[in-house]
Amino acid sequence: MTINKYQGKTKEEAVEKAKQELGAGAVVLNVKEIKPKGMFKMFKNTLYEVTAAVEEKEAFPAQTLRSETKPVHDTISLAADEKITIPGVARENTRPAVAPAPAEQEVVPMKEAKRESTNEGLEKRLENLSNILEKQFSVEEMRKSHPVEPQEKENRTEGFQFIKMLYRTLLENDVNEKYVNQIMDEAEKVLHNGSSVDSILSNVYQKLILKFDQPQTIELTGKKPKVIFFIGPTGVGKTTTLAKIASRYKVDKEKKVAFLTADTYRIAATEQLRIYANILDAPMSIIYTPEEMNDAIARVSEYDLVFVDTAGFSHRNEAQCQDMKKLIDGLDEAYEKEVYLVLSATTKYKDLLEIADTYKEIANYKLIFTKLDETITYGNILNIKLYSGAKLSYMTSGQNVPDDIEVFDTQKIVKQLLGGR
Ligand SMILES: Nc1nc2c(ncn2[C@@H]2O[C@H](COP(=O)(O)OP(=O)(O)OP(=O)(O)O)[C@@H](O)[C@H]2O)c(=O)[nH]1
Ligand SMILES: [Mg+2]
Repeated sequence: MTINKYQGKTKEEAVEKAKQELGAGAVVLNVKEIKPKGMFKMFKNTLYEVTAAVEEKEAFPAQTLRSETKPVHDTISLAADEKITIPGVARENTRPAVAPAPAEQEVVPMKEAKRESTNEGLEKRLENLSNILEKQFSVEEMRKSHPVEPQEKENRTEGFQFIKMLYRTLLENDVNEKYVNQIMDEAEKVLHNGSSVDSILSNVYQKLILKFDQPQTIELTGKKPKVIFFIGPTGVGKTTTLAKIASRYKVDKEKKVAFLTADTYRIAATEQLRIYANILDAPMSIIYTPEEMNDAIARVSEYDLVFVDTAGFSHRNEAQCQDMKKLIDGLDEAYEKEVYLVLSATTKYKDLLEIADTYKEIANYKLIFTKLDETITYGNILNIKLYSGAKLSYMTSGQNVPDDIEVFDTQKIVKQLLGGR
């Protein structure tokens, strides 16, 4: 992993510099606002400092989770000569720990572990993560020029307990066990016997941020109009999310937006979209076929964005899947398109896997997760991101249009997965 810092007048400028140097795969670990200091501070601008990282190699190839048959292992070794036992976790798909724990490493039973995972210390550390990352960064720099000093035994035991706690916290937040093992395995490679709790936390945090990857939202290339499809199961929030995003582009970015709806299954569906179209003073057309879609887009060819709302349907309904594919494939090649698969964070893991697979047959999509306000565990977001290999884009946490939406906030979600609030 390569980690560097970049400064800019805006966050975007700093991120851009990071991408130029580290490549498009660079992800932001932390953003810090640097307020001007000293006598002439009123004449200086606030700067943004972005800590960005890039992973040297892809750790999880897409679409491997369900085909994987290898059992997950029960132990995590922190160093080649020392193993720690991961305690059994009361989950259906989790095997209990089998390896006997060395005397000094007490195995914590599940009930106790739960209490420990809401540990105030961890929450405080997560709140303080920026400082920890700062510290780690300077330690990293120091290590480059200095050999690692042997650390104390006490420190090591604390590190073992802490890594176990992080492991359990990720499982409790519904991160799939296979991924938890991979993340911990990767983290352990760079940790050593005396690794401090802070360095373990920042390492696992960084690994998770890299797994989530940089979110990718609508890209305006200048070619007009860009056509944006919203697809997904019934009732996940496609229409509401479309309205939220369209509103941002129309009101905040002053772009010309138009609406199409291919949702002709429900009588109320067109009315729902029409209300948003009226509020935003955007033209709206109802379309039944790909030809009608292309004609309707031709009528708004000077617009920046055309948002296409589609009918929700069960991914198990073959005929509706085929219709959707025909519609998206039927878009005139002259137009650029982006497809967003809208998924609810409340949907069950196994269903999400099937949905991700079925919609892959329909189009190459980016992911939007909705209803984050209706669940307390976000592990499925990471599971599906890694399983599908698709980019994350937006997340929504409420019914209010246009407020309850934001660009996927990786740092916030990772902190929650690690036990933060
Ligand atoms: N709590 C919560 N509710 C949401 C969120 N996004 C959408 N909803 C609600 O979910 C319900 C369904 O939203 P729609 O936008 O109609 O969903 P849809 O996917 O277009 O539904 P169909 O077109 O019927 O498939 C509405 O009551 C929305 O207000 C969210 O982030 N959080
Ligand atoms: Mg809808």
